[in-house]
Formats: sequence, structure tokens, C-alpha cells
Amino acid sequence: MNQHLDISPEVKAALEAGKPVVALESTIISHGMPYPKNVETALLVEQTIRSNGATPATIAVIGGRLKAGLSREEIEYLGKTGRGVAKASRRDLPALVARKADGATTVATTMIIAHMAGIKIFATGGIGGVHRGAEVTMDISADLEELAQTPVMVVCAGAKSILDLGLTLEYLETKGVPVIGYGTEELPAFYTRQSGFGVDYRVDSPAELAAMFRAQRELAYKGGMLVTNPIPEEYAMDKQVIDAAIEQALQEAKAQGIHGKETTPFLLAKVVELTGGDSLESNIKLVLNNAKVAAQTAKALCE
Ligand code: PSU
Ligand code: MN
Repeated sequence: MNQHLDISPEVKAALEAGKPVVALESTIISHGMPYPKNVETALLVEQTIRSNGATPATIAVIGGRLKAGLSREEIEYLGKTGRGVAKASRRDLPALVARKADGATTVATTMIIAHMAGIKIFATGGIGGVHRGAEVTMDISADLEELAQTPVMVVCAGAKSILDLGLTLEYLETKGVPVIGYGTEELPAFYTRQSGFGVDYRVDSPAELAAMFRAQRELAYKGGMLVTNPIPEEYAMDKQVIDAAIEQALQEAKAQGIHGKETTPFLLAKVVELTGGDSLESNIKLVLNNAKVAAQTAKALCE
């Protein structure tokens, strides 16, 4: 086991017994949602994974230790500190480890740490991707490169249209990352079930997801797989409302000169502010829905 990694006793016992485990990220807690909804949601997601027969492993960096499985106190701390905790993507782990610092893990770093711990499935809300205007800014999330090189299945609700979804799909195709639609032929756009872009394959059961992931491992690919699970119809947002909020958030980010790692957290917070919390409720529901599919798939993978 990696010398910088700590696996919680519960997660360790599950892994050793060959039982299903699902990884969860922590940037969604610190930077993705406001306190106290972020902590409530993180705990509810863990509970959802348990009630679907798997063990949750929320991932973060605490005091320079890579943690797979957090205590309730650690989740509280990340949620309360919010954007005061460093957002940690791939390039940040060496500095955090050397300095014994804290970090909230993005999709990229959660995949890295999950893989180190031997966890194969990871549930979240949305992934980072190719930003609108990336042909000039080159702002492309490290999440995409991680999907190309780390063998973990990521279950999400697609990506927010703060990104260029078409370019994001092109990038994933170039990198050889399969994009699966769970019960859909269309890439979901996080708050809405449709984006206008097709996925590579439609899959309708956890058993079939597990079979595809198993085949990818048997082919000895180094990368992972992206499962996109649409938000349940009853919680989906009105496309016009959410599109208008996203447009305004993008304009404000531009006017304020927001760039680099600040871009995604700024846009996420702005969208919540502009939609008066409606988008936050949708966000919570879709994460719970992803947790359920991930837990069921982790179970199928153990059979
Ligand atoms: N998109 C969301 N919610 C999130 C994030 C993205 O809808 O919480 C977070 C995730 O942790 C993701 C990260 O990995 O932002 C991507 O940041 P960047 O674009 O800077 O790579
Ligand atoms: Mn970026």
C-alpha cells in the first residue's frame, strides 16, 4: 500500500472481504455546495450507498495523508471550511503531501486515491471538462486526462453546460474513454436530461455496466470509463431557466477576470445564487441517484 495512504477501518474491512465499495469526492462538499447543505448531502450520499449494499469511501487529503474513508468530523470540517480548503487536482497532491496540508479532492484526485486503495467505482455529480472558449484559453479539466489514464468507473450526471459539451465529448473520444449513457442514448447535461449530444453506448442495468468495466480491465486498458446517468425527470430543471443562469454566470466570470482553478467553483456558486437554490436541490437529487447506480454496479462487479 502507498506510504501516504490511509484507508479507514470500515473501508479496509470491506475491500479485504471483497465487498462492494464506492468512492466519493470532497471538492463537491467544499466547493460544489454551500454549508450546511453540503455536509447534509455528503452524509445522505454515504447513507444511500449503504442502503444499496455498498460501503462509502469519501476521499480527501487531511494533514498531508491521502484518506479513503472519512469520519463524520472530517466531512463536517471540509463542509464548514468550504472554499477555505484547497481544491486539489492532480498537480496539487505532491505539495499537499510534502507540506502536510489539507485538500478537497476533485474527480481527478479522487480517481487517483481510489485506485491506490483498490476501489473501482466512484460516484459524483458532474465532471470537469473542456470549457467554453477553450480553443483560446486552453482551459481543459485534468479530470479528462485522469479518465484517460486511471482505471476507475466514474458515475456522474453528465456535465454542466458551463462547459462546451461537444468539445468535452471529442476530447474523451481522442483519449479513448468510453462514455456510457445509463438508460439513455443522449449525454445528460446535469440539470437537464438532454444535451443534444449522443453517448457512445446505452446501458440499461448495473450488471451490464459491470460487464463493460470488467471487459475494459481484461483488455488491460489503463484508463477508466464514464457513466452518465440522467437526473430523474421529476427533479430536472427548466432548460431556459438554467441556460439563462449559466449564461449570466459565464458573463460575470469574464467581467471579473476569473481564471484557472477558480473558474469552476465560481461558476458553480454563481449558478446556485442566480437560481435561488432550485439548482442546489436538483444537484442533491442527481448525486443521490448516481450513488445508487454506483452502489448497484459495485455490487454487480463483486458477483
Ligand atoms: N462540476 C460540478 N460540480 C463540481 C465540480 C465540477 O458540477 O463539484 C468539481 C469536481 O470536483 C470536478 C472539479 O472534478 O470541479 C473540476 O474542476 P476543474 O474544472 O478546475 O478541473
Ligand atoms: Mn481549469
